[in-house]
Amino acid sequence: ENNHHSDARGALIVLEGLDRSGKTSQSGRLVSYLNGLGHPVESWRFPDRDTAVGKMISAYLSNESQLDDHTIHLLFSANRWEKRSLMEATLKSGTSLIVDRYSYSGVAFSSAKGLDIEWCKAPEVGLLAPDLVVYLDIPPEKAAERGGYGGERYEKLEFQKNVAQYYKKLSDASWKIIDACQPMEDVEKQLKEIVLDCVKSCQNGKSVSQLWL
Ligand code: DGP
Ligand code: NA
Ligand code: NA
Repeated sequence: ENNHHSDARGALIVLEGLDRSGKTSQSGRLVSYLNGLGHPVESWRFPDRDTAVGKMISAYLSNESQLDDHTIHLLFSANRWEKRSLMEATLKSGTSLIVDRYSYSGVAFSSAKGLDIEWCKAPEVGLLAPDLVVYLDIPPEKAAERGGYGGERYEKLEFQKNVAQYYKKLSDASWKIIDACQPMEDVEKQLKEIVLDCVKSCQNGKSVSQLWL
């Protein structure tokens, strides 16, 4: 049932949503679920704070450094570019990726500061396009109530409201939207179904496409 034939490739699945929407815990659960079914899968996240660029991003987010809005935007994008070839090789080897945030965060967060949305999209062009984007939808007020924010730069209600507006502009028919106010188990159940369908549909070896060309 889940045997791969020779040209099977992994699925690129992205979880998006406001801070505290539950992406990180759901991605852990998805990985265990898919592994349990015998589907090779890895959990990734952006920003990847372990690289040299990622350390600059991390310092910015924790307010240890100040950077021009355009500069930090390009660093977030560079952080995705530096993982692109490994991402492609991993998918081609048949391993699926559950990715916590991607280019949509890049555009939504920077546009929310007032940068031009097309300017924000430009450096993302040519990155691998996800097979599936799942948006965990939660009103900013509800997210803010969830055990409080951690105190990083963007974790403020007024700013998250702006981010939510830009996510809405970016969403298209290919996005699956899950109501993240439901009990965690219900969110998990819906996610598992959508994600498993996607993993199976990528096993026919259809090629990976690119973002926003
Ligand atoms: P996280 O590690 O998922 O909590 O993300 C850290 C914060 O950075 C979070 O508030 C979302 C924001 N963020 C993630 N990706 C990007 C991006 O590409 N550009 C900008 N400006 N912000 C981002
Ligand atoms: Na965060
Ligand atoms: Na997160």
